[in-house]
Amino acid sequence: MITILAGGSGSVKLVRGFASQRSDVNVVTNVGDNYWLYGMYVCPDIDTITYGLADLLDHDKGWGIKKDTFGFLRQMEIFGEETWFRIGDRDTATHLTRTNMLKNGKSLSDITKWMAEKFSIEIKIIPVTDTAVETRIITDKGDMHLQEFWVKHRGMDEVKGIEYQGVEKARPNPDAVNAIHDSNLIVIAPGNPLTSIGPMIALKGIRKELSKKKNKVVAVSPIIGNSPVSGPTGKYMEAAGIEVSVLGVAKMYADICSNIIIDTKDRAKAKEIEALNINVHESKIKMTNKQSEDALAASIIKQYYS
Ligand code: FO1
Repeated sequence: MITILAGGSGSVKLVRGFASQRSDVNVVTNVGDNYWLYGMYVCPDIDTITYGLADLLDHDKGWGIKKDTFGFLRQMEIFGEETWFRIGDRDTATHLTRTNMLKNGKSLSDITKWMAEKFSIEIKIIPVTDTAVETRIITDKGDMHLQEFWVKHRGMDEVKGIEYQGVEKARPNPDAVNAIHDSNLIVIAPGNPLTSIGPMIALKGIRKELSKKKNKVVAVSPIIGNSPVSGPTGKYMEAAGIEVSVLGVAKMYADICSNIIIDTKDRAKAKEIEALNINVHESKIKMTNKQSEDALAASIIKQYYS
């Protein structure tokens, strides 16, 4: 069995690569960027993985459903609501259904499982916790939700720090802990290490299980050179005082992983990473099409799955 820790649009490509080759894959997803909007619970990372696996994802944007329409949002604008968070009409059906099910007492895990079945997805999608954990960005303008920082304010404010509100008391999802425990390969997808992977590994139970399985954990770098493959990774890492490079990422994961896949362009960093007791494997990590998604996943399986 293989378990992938995933969050955000960087991760979904690798998840698809694994899914096209095997069905014994679990995807543990981040919940830190979940956001309440118009009374609906939006779970971007769960939905990105779900839509990605259902071949519904809008790949140009990296989120939402392809060819979705925005009539609902236009109407909300007429009603005087803020519409900076662009949820499409079909996407809204997901959030509305999820919220109703939550109100009827279902857990986020059960709802995610039910939705995956509706989309005919075989792979297990497991929210890392059913307890609310919220990623807050501390900026020069104050403390705000990740979506407000990144989407509403377009990531323009100066970042002073990042907090995972609620993480201390949150209980990891037992299915996520068991998936890590039972897997022969655990992959940390190339997601933002602070806002996509960070909230998951900040959960004590998850961190503990990963460190127990450290020899089986392989991280894929989300950075090539000094440039994150996508999104605001660099900005968050700088604010946290972490070097924006694969070495900075390796240091963040040093106590939970013993293998990292770096881009061939980062060969010069290999020695410093190996000094952290992490084995380095070089590959072309930028996934630009289905072929490169499959190729990277296949090479990870070949190299590390036993
Ligand atoms: N990202 C944007 O940059 N702008 C949006 O309007 C936006 C809407 C949106 C709606 C649903 C959803 O699931 C994701 C959405 N995202 C949007 C992506 C999201 O902000 C982040 O990329 C993730 O939270 C990071 O993983």
